[in-house]
Amino acid sequence: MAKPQVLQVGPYPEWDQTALDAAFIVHRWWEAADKDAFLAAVGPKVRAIATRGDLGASEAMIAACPNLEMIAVFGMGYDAVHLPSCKARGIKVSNTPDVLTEDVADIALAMLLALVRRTGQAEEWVRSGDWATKGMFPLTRKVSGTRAGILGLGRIGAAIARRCEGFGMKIAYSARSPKPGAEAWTYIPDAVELARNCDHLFVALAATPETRHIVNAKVLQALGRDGTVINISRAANVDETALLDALETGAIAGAALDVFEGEPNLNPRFLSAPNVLLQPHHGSGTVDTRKAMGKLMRDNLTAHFAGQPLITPVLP
Ligand code: 8YV
Repeated sequence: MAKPQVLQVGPYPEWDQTALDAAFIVHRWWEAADKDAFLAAVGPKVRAIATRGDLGASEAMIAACPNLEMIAVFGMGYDAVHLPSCKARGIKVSNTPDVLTEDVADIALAMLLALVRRTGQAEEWVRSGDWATKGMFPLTRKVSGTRAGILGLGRIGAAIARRCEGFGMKIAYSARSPKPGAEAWTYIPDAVELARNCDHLFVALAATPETRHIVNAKVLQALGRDGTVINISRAANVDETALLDALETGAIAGAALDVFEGEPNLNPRFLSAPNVLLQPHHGSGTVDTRKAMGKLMRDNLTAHFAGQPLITPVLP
């Protein structure tokens, strides 16, 4: 039986590449000099697309694959996959939830602590000799015992909330409806009201057309001069211009960001904005987790080609 033909959108770690090449006939889209000509040539042969959360699969790419049966995403987020095309053609989609939840929640808390306790600047204070010449590092603000607001109480949002509990923080969250098992935390459906009632706003939503710029000028104003924003979800959930204005005017105290519009080419205003911690979209960036993401992505492909249900379906 010939191996299924798969269109691979972007590179994976070497251990995933070896396994993928062993199991499927892989067509490497990102290496093609003329991507349109490449798609025209291989598109008709392709039964599946293997992609990443940050790359997705566009309407044009999906249209160029008339025999496409499924799209497997290496990642939790599938906002870059053109779902309407998939729904219209009955194309299945899978992602890799759960295996990355703890790492992304860990980085969210690390970013909060680094931002508020200024650990990066403190390290610079030591390395530059300022400690010896200028004395103690300037005092910062407490994190423990403050109020956390979780925008989006999915798996990652809930993992962040559990960690915040460990810091003795008061937890409130927004979601479409109150979440079973979250009774200990305060449910505030409106994002502006959530911001008004927290010190640190964690953005942990799946990005959809409805959540675009949900963190806007009104939310930032409600968060206030002592408030911070921590985004480990998608840049599209935040109005970056409003955020930059708020940082530059001091309307909020700071922001810690792992995701950016147009990343890795982020808005240069972030490079000079005060009180912003910049991270290179590495929330799930540990060897263990990326290996688990790769395996789960391949297992979804294998299940599909074996005529079995997807293991982690977005569109079954
Ligand atoms: C991945 C992510 O790093 O899971 C996601 O949605 O954004 C990250 O875990 C990204 O998908 C790139 O591979």
